[in-house]
Amino acid sequence: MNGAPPVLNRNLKPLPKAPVRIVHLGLGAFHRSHQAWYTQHAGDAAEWGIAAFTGRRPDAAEALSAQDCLYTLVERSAGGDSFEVIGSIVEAADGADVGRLCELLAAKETAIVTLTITEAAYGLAADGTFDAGAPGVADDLRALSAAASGETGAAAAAPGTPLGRLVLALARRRDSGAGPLAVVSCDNLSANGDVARRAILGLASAWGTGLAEWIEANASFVSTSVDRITPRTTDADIAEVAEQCGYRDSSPVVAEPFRNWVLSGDFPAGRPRWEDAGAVVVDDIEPYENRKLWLLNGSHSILAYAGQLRGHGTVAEALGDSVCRKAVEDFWDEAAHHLHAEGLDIPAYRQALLERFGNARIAHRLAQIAADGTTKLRMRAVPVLAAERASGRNGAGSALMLAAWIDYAGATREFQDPLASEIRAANELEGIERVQALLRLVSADIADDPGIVDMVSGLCGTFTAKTAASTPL
Ligand code: CS2
Repeated sequence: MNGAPPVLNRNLKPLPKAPVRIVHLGLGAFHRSHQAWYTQHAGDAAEWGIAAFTGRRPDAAEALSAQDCLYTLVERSAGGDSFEVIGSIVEAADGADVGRLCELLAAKETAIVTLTITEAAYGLAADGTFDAGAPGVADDLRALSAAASGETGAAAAAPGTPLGRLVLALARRRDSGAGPLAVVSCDNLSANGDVARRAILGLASAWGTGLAEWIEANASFVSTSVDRITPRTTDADIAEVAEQCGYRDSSPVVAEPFRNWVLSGDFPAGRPRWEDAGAVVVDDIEPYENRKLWLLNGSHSILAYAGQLRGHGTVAEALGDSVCRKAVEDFWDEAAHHLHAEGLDIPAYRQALLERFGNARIAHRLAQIAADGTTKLRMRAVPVLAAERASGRNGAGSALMLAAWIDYAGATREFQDPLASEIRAANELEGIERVQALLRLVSADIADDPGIVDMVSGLCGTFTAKTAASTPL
């Protein structure tokens, strides 16, 4: 039609359509730049198709389905862009389509469930325990009970959270006799396999249909450390793909060239040969997890809060500000005291991070990273602070991350957080009481330690005093 470029599809790019053997929850840009890329590059890719269910963005399934689930991965290095069409996702569904999820989990061919549902969606309490009263969980439990008793109509509404839906689908798998499978969390949480296990078993036991025992015996919870910086796609990216590739793609994904995937755990029904694509399988994942969560994600959080307070919009801009960079390097020094395992090569990792963060062609928005602070800081600041204190040091580098978040929480009008209303309530307090109330949302242990509360309180204002951003956040 008047020379308009065609829509991307499998006739245009004849990529094989593998059978569904992986079910993914959380169809977002990161899944598409990371696990889908690794699956496409596994030696046995032709045997492993992904059916991906949306999480926060239900329209993503429709957009992707309209182009045969193909999309372009734009690999953006400091020197330029390269383009690759990814075809390992073979089905994209609305996360609310719980019927389809149950059908797929009941199928013997399905061997793996991968998750990128965000840190906050595991819904555990700050101390890591299952919380039947957490928002969403109680509703899920009502929906699960209704499903078990065969109720129909409004009362039988399907579970609304990804894990609630998964628990229902695991019950269908048990009933169908399709056998064991692996659940693989790809969210930035320490011991994410254990966290997934606790959250899923917590729901299943509270439901109380004997499902928890079946899950214990049949599901393997794999822990992973995942890494690939993947900013949100912009209209300019969509236009660039149309121009450079000669087809229309409504859903390209932009990512840095770097990628890393470390996994630990069993796959009772098999898995793709992801190691052909560079994934690493290890017995002890903790050192890799900590290196990534503390050094990369921790410094991301510092940059997100400190950077925005100082008027920056992206990671590269914030890193170029010597005040923010010093905060990052001080925190790295602290974290490095607790990263000793052989082969971690912390100096090289730090150097690589400076280069990755400094890639100004990747416009990684600080506002995107700032979301869900209460959950993220629990993983990124608290363990380093606790380890520093236990070693007799004060942990000021980690405390500064918390102080930056507290100032950001006071300065911004719109923030996304599972505890947003609690943050608002804490913000009504003043002085040290406010600091303590906000810290309590991250960790009770920290809020109960007067020495830490004092130190964090003293660090508040570091990024706002005299150097405040001219525009409100
Ligand atoms: C970021 C991560 O948004 C965030 O919290 O720190 O998404 C980060 O970009 C990825 O973990 C990189 O692998």
